[in-house]
Amino acid sequence: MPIPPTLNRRRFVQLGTLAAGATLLPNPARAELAPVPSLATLPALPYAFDALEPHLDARTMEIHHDKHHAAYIAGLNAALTKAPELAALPLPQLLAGLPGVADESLRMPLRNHGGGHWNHSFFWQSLAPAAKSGEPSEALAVAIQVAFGSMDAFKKSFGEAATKRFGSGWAWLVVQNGKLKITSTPNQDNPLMQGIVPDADLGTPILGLDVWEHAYYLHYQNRRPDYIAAWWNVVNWPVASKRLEDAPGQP
Ligand code: MN3
Repeated sequence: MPIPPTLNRRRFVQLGTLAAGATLLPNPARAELAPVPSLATLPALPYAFDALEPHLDARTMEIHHDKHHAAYIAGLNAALTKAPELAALPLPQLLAGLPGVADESLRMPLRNHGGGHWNHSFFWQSLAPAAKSGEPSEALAVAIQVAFGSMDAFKKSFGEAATKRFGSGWAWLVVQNGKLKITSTPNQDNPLMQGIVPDADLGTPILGLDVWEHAYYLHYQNRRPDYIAAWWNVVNWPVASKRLEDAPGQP
């Protein structure tokens, strides 16, 4: 697996001692005293809201993180509260096991909000202030050369995938069977979702670009290609390189 987003799970424990309280309460209330599952919390950004200026503006970063990402976490936690047995799973494992969730009224929020939480956690870690964005490792540079011919050709193909994603979704660089590949998913789907996204789009994510309008509209309005071009300035290449290094099947 790549570096998993920090889940920052926290176990909520009811106040007071369960045994003492339970004896005083009728059955339904006693059931509510059972510990509820570990829930996800919003990971802090690893830089200030304005650290990615002028490429990604502070207001967009603040709303994107504090409102949009927070809403995915709220939605995920609402679903996990109904399925405590799933809350024990690491999020990537939960996402990879979605087809096994028979109840669609549970599967859909886990897919949309669990995907949203994972994707955004991954996205924040994929970024760095332009002055600190670094360079791809030699292994990543060679893998890009092998797969796409050159860094410029890679950026062009990735940009096309991000531009052509109709409506909301993500463009991804993944490693699949030891080879780099560009894919794209709708909504909050991602390349971890076996049995949900086509096999061709699965893999270990190395980079992901959010092309929902909420990621760029305040600053770039309808100019998604300008947002994509600017995004390259704040890609955290050391993080991307480490993900490749840690991916299954890498030498
Ligand atoms: Mn987003």
